[in-house]
Amino acid sequence: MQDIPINGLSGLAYLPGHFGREAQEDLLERIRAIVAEAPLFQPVMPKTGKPFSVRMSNCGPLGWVSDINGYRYQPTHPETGKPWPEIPAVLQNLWSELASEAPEPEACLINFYDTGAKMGLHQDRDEQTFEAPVISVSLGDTATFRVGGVNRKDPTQSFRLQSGDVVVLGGKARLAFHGIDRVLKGTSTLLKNGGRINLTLRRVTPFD
Ligand code: MD6
Ligand code: FE
Repeated sequence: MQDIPINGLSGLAYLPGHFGREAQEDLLERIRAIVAEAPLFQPVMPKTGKPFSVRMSNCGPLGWVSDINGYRYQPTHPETGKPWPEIPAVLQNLWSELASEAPEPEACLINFYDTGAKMGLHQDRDEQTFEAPVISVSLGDTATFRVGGVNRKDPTQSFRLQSGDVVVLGGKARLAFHGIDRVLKGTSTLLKNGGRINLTLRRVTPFD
């Protein structure tokens, strides 16, 4: 595992090509089944109501949502009212390998990027605990990922995330600012109509 210290923060790991093509195809099939059950929704920014360019869904006991009232985790889909589908075993296993000190993940956010979608610089801090890392898996088109320090103004570094790559934000990098500048069209054949999926596994509630 490559630990990449950024701004002197340890705990950012980058595992290029962690999932090979066949594993990516299997995972994609699971995600399709989840999205058939829990359709992608378009979140909006709290207060302004401005829509995100990314569409989202979740699996796990809790899902991350954003609407006019704020960001939060909730056990049900905001439109169907149904519980989120289960986190696939392959992702549970990834979590046990890379976050062995933490109990099982409680949420897996599914982000879908169509052409032109991006994600502004942010911290993942809606969880009640920052003890566990956040683990991400990328599928489909390559994206430019930017990551900095714990202050928004800290210098950033960017690198490309390809289909099958895994990123871990743990330790001192758990609260590092990060975002997606752009998705590079036509860089993967995994998704028939192009685009990118990013999965982030999280622990939401405290543990000891
Ligand atoms: C993305 N990723 O790759 C957005 N968060 O589309 C994230 O926001 C992220 O990659 C926490 C940990 C790893 C990540
Ligand atoms: Fe994030």
